[in-house]
Amino acid sequence: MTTRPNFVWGASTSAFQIEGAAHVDGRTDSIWDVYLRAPGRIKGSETAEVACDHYHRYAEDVALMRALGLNAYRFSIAWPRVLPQGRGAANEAGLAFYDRLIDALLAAEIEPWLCLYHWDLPQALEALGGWQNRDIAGWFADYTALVARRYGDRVKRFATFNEPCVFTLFGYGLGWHAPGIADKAALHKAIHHVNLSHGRAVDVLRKDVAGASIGAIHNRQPCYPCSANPADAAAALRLAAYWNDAFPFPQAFASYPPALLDAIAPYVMPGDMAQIARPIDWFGLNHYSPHYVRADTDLIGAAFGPAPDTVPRSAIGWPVVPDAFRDTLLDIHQRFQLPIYVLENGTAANDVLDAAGQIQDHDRIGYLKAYTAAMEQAIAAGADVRGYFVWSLLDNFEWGAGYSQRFGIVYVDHATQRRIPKASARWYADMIAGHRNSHDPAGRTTGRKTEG
Ligand code: IFM
Repeated sequence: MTTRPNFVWGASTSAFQIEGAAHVDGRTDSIWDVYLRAPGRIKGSETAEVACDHYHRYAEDVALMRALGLNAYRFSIAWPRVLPQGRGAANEAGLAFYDRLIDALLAAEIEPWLCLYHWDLPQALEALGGWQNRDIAGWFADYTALVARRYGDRVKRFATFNEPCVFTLFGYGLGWHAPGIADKAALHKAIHHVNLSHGRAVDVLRKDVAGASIGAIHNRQPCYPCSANPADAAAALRLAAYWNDAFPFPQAFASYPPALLDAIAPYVMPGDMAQIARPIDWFGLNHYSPHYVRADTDLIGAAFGPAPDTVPRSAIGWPVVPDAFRDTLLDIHQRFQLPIYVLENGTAANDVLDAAGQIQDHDRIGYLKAYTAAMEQAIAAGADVRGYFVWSLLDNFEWGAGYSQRFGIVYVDHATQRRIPKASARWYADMIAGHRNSHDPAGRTTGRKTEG
């Protein structure tokens, strides 16, 4: 590793996927609780009612992070835990949980990175139209103010949204995720209202948190046509507009990408684009693999197709192409001219306990080595990458796939909640320690500096 001092090494999680305690201490349903209850939505009718029980086991989890030598930890706030109706009266018991978590992280010298929204909209707001209702920009601003004023004395790193392209396209466009809507107008309204909410939240954070360092977390990945057929090439461009550009472009350049302009124009009011494009401090990237795209008759005329047979794949069939990661980092650097933090990268693997009760996840180690090496190449070529967070700390609730896909560097036995660090966790810890020893003799990097 040849990265610079103060590079931030971390791990990411999200509230719905690990907290459990879904109806404890005043938390109400999110759209995902409701979505999963409908028959046939998920194999085995699994729920995230308990998940990793992180709500009760956060202290053990922070101790694990400390043992791994993590500099930082990205988590999200469950909106329905702190504001059970999505707006109005706050829930003190829910707010107090994040006080405990943040204080434990700081005591362990792990910097908290707080994401405001990782897909778990309060159902009470979905009942009012959710992301289709323009009023949500105000509800999100009020929620942000609650979080900023409560935690802004201790938390400086804030992300507004995680992967807005996924929860809008899958949740409102294709109906594959909560709330399960498949409608073109719903998708386009949701995209615009999420962008508006992002801009409103940035203003609130700037006003309410001294020294805030603010970003948004986007997926970006090359969208390659599956074949030489021109229809597939056109489909790849259409998917790229929704997947890669629908959020970073308006947020950075105050305009929608040309391919989406006409569709979204009916929902744009005077002043909206300036409100959306508030300056931020960094670009958060989630990246796993490129997409291979084919033409389809679905809502956006594009579908995820198979990768060519020559492309290596992970245990769950995702293409493994580290060069695409390197190129994506360089592309972001050139287009957006912001410091970059990789806030999700990792892989699911076929993790099984060996005779000694350990997990030798050599596939995952291979993936992480190849992808961190690709990141190094991007840095060497000029990309301003300042941190890397593995997805994920724990085996968690993988949305529609339930508990069947294990992304953690720490194994979770979901029957007993026992945590077992995998071989990849040891590899990651050694890598962080080696980096610290060679580049920061003063010891642990905290990343607590503002950008500069
Ligand atoms: O688990 C998800 C996460 O919630 C968002 N990014 C991709 C991960 C793996 O699918």
